[in-house]
Amino acid sequence: MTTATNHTGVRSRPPTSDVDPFAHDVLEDPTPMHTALREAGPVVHLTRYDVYAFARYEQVHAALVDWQEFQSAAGVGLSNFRYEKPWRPPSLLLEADPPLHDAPSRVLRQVLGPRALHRLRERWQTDAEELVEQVLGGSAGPVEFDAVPVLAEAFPLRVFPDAVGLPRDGREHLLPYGDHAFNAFGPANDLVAKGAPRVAEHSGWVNSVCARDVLSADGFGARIWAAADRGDITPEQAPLVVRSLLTAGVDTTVHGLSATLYALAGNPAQWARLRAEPRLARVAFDEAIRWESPGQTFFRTTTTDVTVDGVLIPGGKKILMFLAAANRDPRRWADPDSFDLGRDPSGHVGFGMGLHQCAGQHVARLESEALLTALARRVSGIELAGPTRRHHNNTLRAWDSIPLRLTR
Ligand code: 4IA
Repeated sequence: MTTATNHTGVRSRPPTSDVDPFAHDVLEDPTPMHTALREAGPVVHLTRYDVYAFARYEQVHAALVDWQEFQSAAGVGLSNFRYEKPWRPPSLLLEADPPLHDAPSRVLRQVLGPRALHRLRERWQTDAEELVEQVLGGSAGPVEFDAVPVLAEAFPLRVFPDAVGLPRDGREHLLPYGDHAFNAFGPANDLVAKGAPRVAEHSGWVNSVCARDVLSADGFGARIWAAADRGDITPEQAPLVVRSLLTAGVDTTVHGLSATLYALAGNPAQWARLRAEPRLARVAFDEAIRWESPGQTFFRTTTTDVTVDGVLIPGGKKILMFLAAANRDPRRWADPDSFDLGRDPSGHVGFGMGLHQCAGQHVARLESEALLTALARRVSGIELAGPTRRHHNNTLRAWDSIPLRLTR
């Protein structure tokens, strides 16, 4: 890493903290902890879990692009796959490194790339317009509703499972499956226990729809299987690549859209800007991803002793990377806490960075662009209509409820 030694070149002990990043009070409002960890130093030892925390942009970015020293194959959650059996067979994308990661990654990036998405754009635009019309209803007056189920969940669930080619029956498993998967990256706390009784049921359905004969002929799923026919991946790998779509592609976009709507409702000047220039929909979404970081944290595991800013981290240790803290690091971003369509949010680490950077980001952007454009064309005012409620998850910055008032 570029930050291997401090200015003296002397190895020092890192500051320590006994904070629990997965405690409910922190999940409710993680920002004070992010600030404290970022200011404590470039590396902080979290004594409760014996892991090392990076909360500054420079160190998070450097670790994300250095897959040789900061591996994913030992799991990107707290649990180390060398010592603990994972709750499901590891992902070929998320929980693998080169060379095993290469072929599945190439296939998925092709299936979800900008060229493959071209044919979906018009359909998704129409779907978004229909949904927004339905929500606004016939009357000219303002409408009040909960934006989490009615927009942020409804839109991805309307377009994404069809695009994958999933059967209609059982789609209600998608959100709870994802919620559990993202909890499972954290410690075995009450959030994991709460999901545990139904994991087998959700997993059973998810695994069953990764099979070729269940998927429609023209979706992302079928394209992954076609890659297996060409020999780009093996037939054993295909269902696991499909599973990655279903794990990573639903809750993330739901909470990304929620974050965007919440940000716009709370910043009327930015909403006015988006209305005046609907092309800003893409910037609005990426800025919301930077500002909120729906994927808050991921772990890496050191493959060898590494020295980061003068701190020796032994091999085999878990590193907790605070993407959300990096995305608001004042060392990298001017006025980091403001949601501002005038800034260039590119370079944020909300989609990760490097080899593992989100393969579905173009899909997420297309979904958000369709929905935000449909809203910007029809809605003059968007405001909060009541108290919001967070949904606690060990990895996701999530929402249960965002009451909105929209004026046509
Ligand atoms: C997978 C990082 C997050 C969005 C993610 C979760 C699961 C998987 C990939 C990415 O199962 O491959």
